[in-house]
Amino acid sequence: MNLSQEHLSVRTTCPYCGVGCGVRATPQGAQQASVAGDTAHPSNFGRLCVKGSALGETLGLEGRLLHPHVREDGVLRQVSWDAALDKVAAQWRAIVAEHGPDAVAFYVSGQLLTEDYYIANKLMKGYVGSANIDTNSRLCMSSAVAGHKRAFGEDIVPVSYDDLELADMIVLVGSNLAWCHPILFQRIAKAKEARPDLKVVVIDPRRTATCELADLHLSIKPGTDVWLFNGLLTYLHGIGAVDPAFIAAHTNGFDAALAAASITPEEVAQACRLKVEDVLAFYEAFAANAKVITGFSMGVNQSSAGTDKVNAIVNCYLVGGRIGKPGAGPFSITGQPNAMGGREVGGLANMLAAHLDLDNAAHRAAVREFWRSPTIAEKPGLKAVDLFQAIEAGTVKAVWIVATNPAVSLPDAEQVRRALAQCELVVVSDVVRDTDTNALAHVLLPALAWGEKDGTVTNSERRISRQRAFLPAPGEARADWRILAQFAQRLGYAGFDYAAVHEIFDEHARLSAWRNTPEQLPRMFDIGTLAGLDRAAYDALEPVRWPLGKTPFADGRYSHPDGRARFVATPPRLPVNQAGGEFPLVLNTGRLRDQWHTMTRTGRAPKLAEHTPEPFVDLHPQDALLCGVREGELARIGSNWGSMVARVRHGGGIARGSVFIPIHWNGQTSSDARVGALVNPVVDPVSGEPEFKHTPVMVDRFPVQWHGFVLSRAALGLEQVAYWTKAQGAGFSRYELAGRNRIGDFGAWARELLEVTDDDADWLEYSDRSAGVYRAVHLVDDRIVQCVFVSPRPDLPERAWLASLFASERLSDQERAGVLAGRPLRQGADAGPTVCSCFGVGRNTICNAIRENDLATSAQVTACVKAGGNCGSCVPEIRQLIAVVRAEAAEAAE
Ligand SMILES: Nc1nc2c(c(=O)[nH]1)N[C@H]1C(S)=C(S)[C@@H](COP(=O)(O)OP(=O)(O)OC[C@H]3O[C@@H](n4cnc5c(=O)[nH]c(N)nc54)[C@H](O)[C@@H]3O)O[C@H]1N2
Ligand SMILES: Nc1nc2c(c(=O)[nH]1)N[C@H]1C(S)=C(S)[C@@H](COP(=O)(O)OP(=O)(O)OC[C@H]3O[C@@H](n4cnc5c(=O)[nH]c(N)nc54)[C@H](O)[C@@H]3O)O[C@H]1N2
Ligand code: SF4
Ligand SMILES: [Mo]
Repeated sequence: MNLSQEHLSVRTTCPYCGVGCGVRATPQGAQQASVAGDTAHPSNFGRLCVKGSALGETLGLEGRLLHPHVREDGVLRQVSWDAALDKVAAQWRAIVAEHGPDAVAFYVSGQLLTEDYYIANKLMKGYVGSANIDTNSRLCMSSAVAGHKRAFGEDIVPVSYDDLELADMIVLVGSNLAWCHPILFQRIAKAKEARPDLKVVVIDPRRTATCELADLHLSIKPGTDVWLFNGLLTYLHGIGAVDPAFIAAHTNGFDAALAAASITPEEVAQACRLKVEDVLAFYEAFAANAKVITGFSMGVNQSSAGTDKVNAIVNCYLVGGRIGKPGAGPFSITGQPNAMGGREVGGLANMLAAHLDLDNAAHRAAVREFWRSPTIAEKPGLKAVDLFQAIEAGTVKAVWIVATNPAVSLPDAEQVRRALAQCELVVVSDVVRDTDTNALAHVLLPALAWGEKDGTVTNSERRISRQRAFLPAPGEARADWRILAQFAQRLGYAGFDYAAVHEIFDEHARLSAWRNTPEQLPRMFDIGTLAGLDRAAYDALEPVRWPLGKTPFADGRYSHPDGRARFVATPPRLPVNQAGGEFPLVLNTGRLRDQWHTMTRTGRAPKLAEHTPEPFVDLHPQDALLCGVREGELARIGSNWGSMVARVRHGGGIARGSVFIPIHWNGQTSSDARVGALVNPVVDPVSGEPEFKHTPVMVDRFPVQWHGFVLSRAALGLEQVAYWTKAQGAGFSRYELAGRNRIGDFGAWARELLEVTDDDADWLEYSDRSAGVYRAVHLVDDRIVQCVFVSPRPDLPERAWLASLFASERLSDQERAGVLAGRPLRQGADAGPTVCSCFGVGRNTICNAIRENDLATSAQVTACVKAGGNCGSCVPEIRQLIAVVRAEAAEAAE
């Protein structure tokens, strides 16, 4: 970046994960910008992971929702803002008048900015008078919230990022940090490089990329974490690694918790399907190191015992008084960019605002007085899963969904579709036009996207950072808070006439300080010193961590009325649904390195699509054998709730008895790969968080007659094809296909599929009817516009080389011949599937470099072929390739 660009660049925050990295964005023409890490931001000090680095590729207006729409007779029509909001207000008012305030609901998101979230919550709880506002954080952080509230009396994360560098041991439980919080992972990797003694333990049923850094990997039996941590508590007590003075002065409930936890290491090993040596190694290290951080994420929270898992972990800290000290503590790692901000404003259906409680009359009165609102919700609202059941049952008649895609991301996603299909009024505010949820909306409202909107987010370490606009508002899109405030005004509510977003932040900051004294309503969340910022001061706000100038719990005071923390008794219990019978395998679902949730934004970046262009089911080779499926072929995966189709894969470190499927694919990107349709809707009894990691399933062959793929500059209509998935390439779309009907006339079939109507089109083809192999290329002025490949088996040519041809203005004769031969005729032209997304370096290139230059470290690979030199997200994968290639070489040498 040169000086003049630096001058134009805007400092903002990444819109993806809870690490909350600082980004410098430099606008480049209309709706484009280049991005780089913000060296001054204390979360990332200038680094960005692969998703953050690719933000520039996600900004264009293609596919954006730019105008309000209303569905009439099944057809979406563009309307004015007034018409859209009048319609929503009229129907909303009528439903509330007839059925009461609990007949309407909001379903919002940890991807909203704090100010948007604040307004939605205030509108619903203080004005409509119902707490029927829940958020996708229910699916994500609610077990951690509930665990914190039980233990500490307040939802406080007692660890900061700096603690990671101070720790002597880091335990990661149910967290694939390498892929899901890459910059935190890199901070740990760097710390371990400097101090190889820093011990890393990973507790995950899968051998994930995160295990690359692990000294010890406990491949735990899914759902059994409570046994493991109960065993740790028992062990610590048994060897006297306890702090009796701390327990006596600052806690309650120790004896009951200890009694409920009682278990020997041998019993733990059996319950968790681990080696007793490994269990003991973990326990001994935990006892021996004072400074231990236990980072946990969805493998803990998303469980029917999620809240107990959290408390079982916290118990092990309370027993040694190891909270509020540098380099130690239980560390709930947040998923979404503003999961924390949502908790500050009380966005969950059982919370109020500013860490005040809905079930406390004094708290309700205080908030109502502060808001000067006509009413205040008296009882908790419906939690996400219950909310959609109430919609299907017809008790909730209107729902407004903001910044989340529940038709994909909720468990039993078919139920969500059914519910929305029969709901009287479904309003969706989103930034893109086509999503599975939008398809069921009556009213679609265009929201401003990242780069266009202004506000704040709070990251995993409670650090508030500004998201700043650096692009103009496109079309008629409006900020989420403004849409909601304008709606509130239409309903006749005072208290929503904000001129600008800093006024909302000011109100939020003041509410956090409202009656926040030891005598009145004390809570640790207090950002009162940030109240009163005018627009300029708000715009200049530097990242700031609360509680300001304090370390949570350093003084041994907790937020329960008696100032003490609570041990919580956590008798272990198995997941509600066990594998067996018709459904012998356990479905585990989670994330991939280069995609974000339902792909509405990351799916647009060619750079991000290459790493994993197709949905897959990963299972152990022996389970595959038992199910009769083979690697590379298609399988149908079914549960009691639904089914889907995906490509069979091995190599994801899956233990026997489990399968893993990524969460990202949906109706926009695949014919049938929405894993939410399979997931059981069982929830944790305390938090209401669904059991996303544990659904009994069966896996079976998905028989097809042919496999194929298409690369095409124009989009295809694929109604006739049994299996398809779509990924964005650079200048083309990539479709993987498979069909159940035998193809008669390949040429006619291909022309119809690719919509080639011109008889004189430059159309080259190769056909081997008896082998069932067909290849065709469509050129215009020597430039490739489409190609299609078909084979009876999934043994199709590598896509990477063909994809590279779309960048050239004309194909050479050698390339034309190569396309029809199904392989490059020039040696070394096929780079293989992408490993390093930042520099577009393929697997073949990396493996050749390792082989030819005898490379032994990822740094050497970077020096040689650049891979891994930018964001570092692919370094774990490069290390794996080094191991594989070197093992092959050693074998060959023998
Ligand atoms: N690339 C990428 N990064 C993301 C996101 C994304 O979509 N893409 N989303 C963000 C969001 S919102 C979130 S919530 C986070 C999630 O971040 P993570 O929680 O790290 O990610 P997941 O892949 O959902 O699951 C974590 C791990 O839990 C393991 N697990 C499953 N069952 C059990 C169990 O019973 N016990 C234990 N100990 N482990 C188990 C899984 O095998 C998996 O490896 O990621 C954030 N970051
Ligand atoms: N099977 C399974 N399911 C899961 C999980 C799992 O591990 N397994 N994890 C769960 C978890 S932890 C999470 S967090 C959820 C995530 O699930 P979702 O929240 O449903 O996923 P996203 O794709 O992030 O949806 C965000 C939507 O908001 C839109 N959007 C983006 N920015 C804005 C904005 O500024 N304003 C508005 N109005 N809209 C915007 C996007 O286009 C997109 O449609 O998935 C949950 N579902
Ligand atoms: S780690 Fe990556 S996705 Fe997360 S905030 Fe940083 S750049 Fe964004
Ligand atoms: Mo999440």
